[in-house]
Amino acid sequence: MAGENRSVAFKLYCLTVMTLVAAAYTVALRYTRTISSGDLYFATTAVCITEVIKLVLSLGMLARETGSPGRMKNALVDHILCSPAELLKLSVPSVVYAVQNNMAFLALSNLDAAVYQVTYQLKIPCTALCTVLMLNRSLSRLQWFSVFLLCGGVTLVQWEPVEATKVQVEQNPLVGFMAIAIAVLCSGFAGVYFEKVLKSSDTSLWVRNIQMYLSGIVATLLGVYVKDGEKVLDKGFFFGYTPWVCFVVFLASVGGLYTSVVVKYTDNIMKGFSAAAAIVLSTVASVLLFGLQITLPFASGAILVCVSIYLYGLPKQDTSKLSQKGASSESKQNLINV
Ligand code: NCC
Repeated sequence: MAGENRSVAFKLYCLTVMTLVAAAYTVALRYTRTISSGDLYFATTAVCITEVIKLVLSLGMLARETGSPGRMKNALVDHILCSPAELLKLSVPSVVYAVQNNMAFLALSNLDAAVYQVTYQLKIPCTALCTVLMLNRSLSRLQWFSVFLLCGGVTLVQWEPVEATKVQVEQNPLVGFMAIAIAVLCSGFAGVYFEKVLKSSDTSLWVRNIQMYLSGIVATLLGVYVKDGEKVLDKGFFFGYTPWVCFVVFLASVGGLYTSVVVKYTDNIMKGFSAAAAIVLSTVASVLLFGLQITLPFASGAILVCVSIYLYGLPKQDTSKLSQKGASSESKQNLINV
């Protein structure tokens, strides 16, 4: 019982950190692309260096998990050097994530952060669709309804008045919306693909991450070469890096690792639901602690989020009972596995 409580607490902790980091990341990234003064850095290099940092951190976590240099070496030889097929398998989500992460920079260079956050919530139904198609799970009509309800709820919860600060670069909203559309598709597909690979064997999460980040480095380096190659050669890889840019890279790295832990212990749809709940809870905490005022859109959004979570969790009553049984015992297994 104590173990179960600890595992629930651990999951809540990971979900909360992931959500807070994601919120801070969006705002900080937007700031570095539009408001912050000074020379503009190359977004492609920031995406690339994030992959390198995530690789280093994952190696550190693997060292901790294996407990000895010998065992760590064996794990790396078995799963990296002698497993080209596995590396190839993980190169699929890494390329898709490379595209997605670059699209986030493009979108936030052309759209207000609040508009971005709200539109990006379309990834919730997109992820649900990928889960059904790729993991052969079924969702009842009520669960589909709750997915869209959640999407609307998070949109309202995050609703903010249009940015008051003047941006210093020219923006093209059409480019921004197209970048979001691509990012939504990439997020749904890559997230569910990674989950499928991770849960189809007992290979460690950190090994899977290392496999993915290795090809991620190659893919994002290619991005640097194609998009900014000449300018990077001329001005340098770290041109325009301010402490704020380093902070963005730090948040992207930590956020990515927490995302992987969250997907391991829950699933991608749960990630969407829990992130929404964490946004609501963190705002309620701000009200209690700092006297923040609740707005009408927030209050109605919070109610929608709570109702959608309740509806999603209701037992299914249709013919898909059997597959649901499989899915719910799988979720239970995820809960126990922490
Ligand atoms: O869009 P989203 O996630 O699905 O993107 C997943 C991010 O996690 C990284 N990742 C994923 C799996 C894995 N094993 N390792 C990883 O490093 C991917 O590279 C990708 O960056 C969300 O659900 O809203 C979330 O949003 C992102 C981010 O806010 C958006 O993509 C906006 O650009 C969050 N990432 C960060 O905060 C850095 C993520 O935590 C949650």
